[in-house]
Amino acid sequence: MSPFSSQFLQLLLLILCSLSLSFGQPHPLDPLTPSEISAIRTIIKSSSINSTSFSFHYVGLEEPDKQTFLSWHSNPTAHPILPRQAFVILRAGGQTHELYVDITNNCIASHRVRSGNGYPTLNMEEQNAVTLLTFNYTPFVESVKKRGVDLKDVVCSTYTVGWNGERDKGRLIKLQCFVVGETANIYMRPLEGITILADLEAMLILEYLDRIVVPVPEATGTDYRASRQMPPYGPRGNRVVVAQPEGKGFTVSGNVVRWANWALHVGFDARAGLVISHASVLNDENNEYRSVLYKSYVSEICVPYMDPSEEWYFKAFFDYGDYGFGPLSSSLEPMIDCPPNAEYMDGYYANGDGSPVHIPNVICIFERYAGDPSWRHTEILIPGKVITEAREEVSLVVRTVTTLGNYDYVLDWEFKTSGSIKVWVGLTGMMEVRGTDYSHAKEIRGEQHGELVAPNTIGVYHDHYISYHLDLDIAGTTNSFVKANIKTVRVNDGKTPRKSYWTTVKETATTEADARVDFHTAAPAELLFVNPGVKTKLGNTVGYRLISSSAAATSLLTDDDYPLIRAAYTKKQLWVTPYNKRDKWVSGLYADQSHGDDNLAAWSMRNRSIENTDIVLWYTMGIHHIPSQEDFPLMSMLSCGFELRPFNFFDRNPLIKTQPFSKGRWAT
Ligand SMILES: *[C@@H]1O[C@H](CO)[C@@H](O)[C@H](O)[C@H]1NC(C)=O
Ligand SMILES: *[C@@H]1O[C@H](CO)[C@@H](O)[C@H](O)[C@H]1NC(C)=O
Ligand SMILES: [Cu+2]
Repeated sequence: MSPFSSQFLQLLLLILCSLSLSFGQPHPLDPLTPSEISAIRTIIKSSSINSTSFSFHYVGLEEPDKQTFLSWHSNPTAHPILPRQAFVILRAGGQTHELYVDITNNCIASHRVRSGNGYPTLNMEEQNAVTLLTFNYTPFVESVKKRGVDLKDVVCSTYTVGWNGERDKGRLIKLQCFVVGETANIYMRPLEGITILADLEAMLILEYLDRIVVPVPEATGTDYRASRQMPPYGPRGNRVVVAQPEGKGFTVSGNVVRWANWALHVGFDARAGLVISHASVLNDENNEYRSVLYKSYVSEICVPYMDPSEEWYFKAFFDYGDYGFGPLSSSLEPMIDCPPNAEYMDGYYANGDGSPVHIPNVICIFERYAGDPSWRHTEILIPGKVITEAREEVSLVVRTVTTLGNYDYVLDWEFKTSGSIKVWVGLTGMMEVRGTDYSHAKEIRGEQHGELVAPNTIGVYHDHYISYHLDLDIAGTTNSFVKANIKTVRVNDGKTPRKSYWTTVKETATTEADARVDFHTAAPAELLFVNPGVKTKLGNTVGYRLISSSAAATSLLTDDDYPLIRAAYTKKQLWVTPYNKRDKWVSGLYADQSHGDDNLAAWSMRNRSIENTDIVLWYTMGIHHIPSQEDFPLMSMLSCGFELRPFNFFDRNPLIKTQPFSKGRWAT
């Protein structure tokens, strides 16, 4: 038993916490600042937990309880100062430690050693250290030589091992390698057949496999850098200029962004990346902001591969849970990742040593205008005139980009004056390919786990599941999920020549079991999130509807297959759970080597009541990726998205009062 978990210590720490001194109050949802991250490190290092084998795996803001926040928000100046708290996950002494650190009062508020399946998010330092082991490992050096490859052209990457029914042997990691040579596109040049299993904490290679020798695919034609391209060149469009001569139409004050009829808080988390909180929209009837979202973020990106062979069977990644957004985020490049009118926000996360790491420009915010109308009409029936009226579609986009190894994801939240929120993902980057003997499609024999995309290169079949945590608070926290089922009605009363029509039959979900939806098997329905206690003037219940994505793949794996057990939530696109501050990660808090006992599907099996209470929508977009030659040597953006659209939230369409910028501002 760990000396740190003693009841006595716990008590002592709590007593120390009450000796409080407090300083100025930032917005309670603001992410941890670099000085707060440093303070957390100091508090922990000077506590009895400090030990030689000691690493940080998560440091994030522990938000105040929702009701506390809402009461602060209703009158910030009159409210007592809310202590700033952090949730921290450490590995020390071969154990996982969970701590709540009270930064305001400079102490550890609680500390426990966790038991249970799964391990915390890897940190960058241990991943770098473990990949370096290979270069002094004689069998590996021999394997590289055997393939005629220069060791200094080799780079290795870490692959989480997942869980495939084996008993727990500690925090393990697999390594596989690539050849750089004449190209920067390492992912198109796998050193296929070599798999190294290592212990992440002992920093030891445990198993070494060199099973197959196939040619390393050629570098020619794979380098994506513009400077490396040779004539004949491809097409180039003419320059398009984005300009806002009157300046930006939004304001950023701290992390609060105000634009048009929207107000929202933009934050950053080491695991989730971009976090949108407390998004509300102005109700033009009474000039009051009405809440739509309490909190939303990408909870997980899960990518299982479909090749059961020794080198590939374990590949079923939980990108956010295994690796985390922080270390894999990209600084956005002005003019490339975001338009010239964008404003940027930085992010911070704690590295393995607990020190703050600065990611400049991790989020960009900009107004988008692409020459599209948000609404238009031409009227020709009124004698003597033709009326054409339209409003430009201008929206506010909040964007971040993550590079999860080979894949890059562009993640957008787009807010519209109509009240809609469009959520968009672009998948790009490089595929993960398998080296093969085949150099022509006609040679392919036997089972197929991918498509030949270049000589000696197979793009392996896989899925992408992007899961969103959407804590909708429609006009308050008390919400219900309503399916407006669309049903055919047969007519045979002789009063109309029609034989049928459709109508809606509304069904309020009472428990979690009613709110697991697979769009492939569900009857057509409008999916509504309503506040039963708030009505429009007309008497309709205010709500938002979910317009589902065309990227609606669900897992085709069998229920007893390990990647499916671990990501059972990928069997449905939609789940609704009662709000629980602790339930943040669809793949579980400890996703690495998880057994599926703490994921969204497991929570939902409790079948709790979800009617007329605070509820959370979990929505997963899915793509089955069957590679083609156009995915080689790079992938053009594949996009998908969904929309949250007001449904009786406004008394009438708010676009009617939107001021067209082409006609100048209206008189006030
Ligand atoms: C924490 O432990 C390390 C290694 O044992 C030691 O060097 C360091 O001084 C300790 N830090 C504090 C604040 O006690
Ligand atoms: C969930 O709970 C409801 C209400 O208690 C019950 O009718 C239903 O059968 C339960 N469903 C499952 C799958 O347990
Ligand atoms: Cu893909």
